[in-house]
Amino acid sequence: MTAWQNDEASFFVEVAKLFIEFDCNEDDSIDRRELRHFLTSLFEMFHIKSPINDDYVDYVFRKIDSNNDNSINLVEMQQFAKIFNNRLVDQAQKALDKLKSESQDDQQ
Ligand SMILES: [Ca+2]
Ligand SMILES: [Ca+2]
Repeated sequence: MTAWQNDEASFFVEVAKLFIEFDCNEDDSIDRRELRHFLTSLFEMFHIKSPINDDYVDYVFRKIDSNNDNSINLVEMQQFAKIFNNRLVDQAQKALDKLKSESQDDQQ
């Protein structure tokens, strides 16, 4: 269990800090260039070794930009980060469950 799971408010605060950090031109929105930096850091944080190319950045950008105004605001980023975080937690939990059931099989 991470602190993020226990406290949604502090998770959103962390995302807001990242948002401010990566909003280099301080226009309260994230453009594709800024998103690339954001994704690079996010992937490093979660030890994800996928390559980040222009197509991927564009794909993620359109996914996060839920109102299709061609910019990412803080709320959109927080919603995306929440889904992203939940999915990672699910995957980690499934992997743990798999390990547990395999070790139980060994004992039988
Ligand atoms: Ca910006
Ligand atoms: Ca938007």
